[in-house]
Amino acid sequence: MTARTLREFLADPKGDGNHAPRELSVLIEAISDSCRTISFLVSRGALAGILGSAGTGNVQGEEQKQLDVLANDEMMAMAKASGVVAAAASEEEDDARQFTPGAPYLITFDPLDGSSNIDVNVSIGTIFSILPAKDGPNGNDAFLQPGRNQIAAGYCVYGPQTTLILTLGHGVVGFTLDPAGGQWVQTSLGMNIPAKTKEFAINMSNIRHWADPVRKYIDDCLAGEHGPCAKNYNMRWIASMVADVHRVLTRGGVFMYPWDKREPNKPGKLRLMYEANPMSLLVEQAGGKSFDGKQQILDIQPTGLHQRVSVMLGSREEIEKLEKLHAAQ
Ligand code: P6P
Repeated sequence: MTARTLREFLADPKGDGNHAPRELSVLIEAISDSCRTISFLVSRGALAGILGSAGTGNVQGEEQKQLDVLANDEMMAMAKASGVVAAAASEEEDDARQFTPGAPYLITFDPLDGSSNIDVNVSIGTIFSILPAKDGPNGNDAFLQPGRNQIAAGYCVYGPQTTLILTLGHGVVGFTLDPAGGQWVQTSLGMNIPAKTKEFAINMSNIRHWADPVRKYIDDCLAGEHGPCAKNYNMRWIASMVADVHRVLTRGGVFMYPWDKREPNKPGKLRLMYEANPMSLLVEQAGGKSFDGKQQILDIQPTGLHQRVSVMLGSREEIEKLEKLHAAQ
């Protein structure tokens, strides 16, 4: 059987002969077009003189890279032109932008996640989340829906291959961009995270700042085959959430960016609406779990467009260990 293209997948996403909702297909195809464009921009990098700082800052107070700005401009232009997006919110902008009144969807995105890796040629990516729009105006507050409301979510990794990972709520599928013809070819039929793992991803330089349950979990992993876990673990940290989560979705593992004492009033570093929620939907759809130390991330009732959250996600058995450690504290 020849592999399906993204377009052919959208014609029968559940395998029941029914087409995905027309407006959703329009939006997913538009997002895939933008990811193809961003992939091309990223791959040109220094050749196009678009590496380095844009000389501006974003709502997070972070320095923007030129490619951050270019990717954001591309995603916003796509959302507007699609005709099916009522409003779009980005990591790079304070407020949501209003587009097509009465359109069915809201979209949030991190247009280029992993910016610190752009200039050193390490995998980066685009993360997106699709929510139902409200009747009437869709200001910032319209986006404040729990992650379980997401209609679809996904990311694109700009790495050795350009891969688009997507869920419409019926499992997780993957597509690889064929540079020859520009097609998105389905290369993963149904991604499934192994319940067990021997791999964790966390920034170990923060070890002295972690809460006790996180420290205990990592100490137990580091104790290896003679410790409480009775197995030796490996560690990875790419510092691009998209690349680290892609590895977890592909071969299992745990990805953690938990709360720490450096800025105790901040729940965590990562953002709920356009990083943690889309990734948590993908992880749950692939049989994994995702929690913030207190609750499943998809159950969080958002209070702000750019709110941050503690994130621990991945292989079910490992997250359940972390849940027990947090409950016992
Ligand atoms: P640190 C990238 O800037 C990002 O938001 C995530 O993609 C990544 O997981 C994390 O920050 C890396 O943070 O503190 O290790 O540089």
